[in-house]
Amino acid sequence: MARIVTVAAAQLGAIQKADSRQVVVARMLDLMAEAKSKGADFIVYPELALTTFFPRWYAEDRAEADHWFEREMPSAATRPLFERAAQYGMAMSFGYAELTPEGRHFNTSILVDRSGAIVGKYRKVHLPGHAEFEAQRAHQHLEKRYFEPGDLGFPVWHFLGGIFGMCICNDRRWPETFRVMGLQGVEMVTLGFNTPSANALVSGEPTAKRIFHHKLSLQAGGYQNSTWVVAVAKAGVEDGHPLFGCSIIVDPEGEVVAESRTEDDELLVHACDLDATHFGKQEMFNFAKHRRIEHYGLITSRTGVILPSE
Ligand code: ING
Repeated sequence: MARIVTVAAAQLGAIQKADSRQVVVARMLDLMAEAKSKGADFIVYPELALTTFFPRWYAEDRAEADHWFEREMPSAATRPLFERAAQYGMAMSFGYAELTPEGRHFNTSILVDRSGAIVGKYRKVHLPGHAEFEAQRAHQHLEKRYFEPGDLGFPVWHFLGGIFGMCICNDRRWPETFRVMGLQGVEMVTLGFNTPSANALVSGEPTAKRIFHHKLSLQAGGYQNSTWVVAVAKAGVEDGHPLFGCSIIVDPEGEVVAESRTEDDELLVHACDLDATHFGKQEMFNFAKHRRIEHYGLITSRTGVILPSE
């Protein structure tokens, strides 16, 4: 019997520095109502869904950026999301900046079940960009300044009758992300992203090339681990800085089955059959049958490149 999960990818358009969390949550609730009307079981929002993509702004004192972070979850501003989702019986996932009671800063996403309980947390492992102001860049990308690398690894959870995992934005560019979840049997990976339309170091790089790399990473991750992938953008022009859209849903054979058309608030809805992951896991990507881990040692023993001796 098919295990159908109807997923709503809830892309958000631009969030300006001046926009309050309350204004953003109202937009998220509108998308949730649309998802409900279209029969969705699960709604997925972007990375850092509650605020503008603040890592583009340099602050000499890191504590000046703490107002972008949530000290508790649900927070007062997000509680309406949890209450409405539970009222709808809809599961949800969204990303936010997490400031822990111990004072640690993470780029985090959560998995919330149909009752409104947080059942999973992921903290972004692969932080792109840099920690200090770099004048040569057309725009800053200071995730290494404001966040620590995630300390939870790449967990998966029994969720909605299947095996679900999360990652965030730049994680999609590192195949280890998908493979570690694949080795745990993942059937659906969700990720939010905020990806600048322009390359800060290579002026003139076409946005189309950046979107190609974005889709290439997601389609490869889905295909090579026989899993669904739901990728949801924060898009649009934020205080003059463009982020591309291209929210997509990828099936376990790597095909794009749904794609956003705008850079605004936009909902993609697709009925995902988790049983569609079985054939790939049993045949082409039957890891137990085909992988040869005795040859893979460098992947975890070596961080950077060491060239062979001449
Ligand atoms: N954003 C970008 C991403 O990986 C980036 C950063 C863009 C890195 C392009 C390298 C090239 O999609 C986030 N938030 O990770």
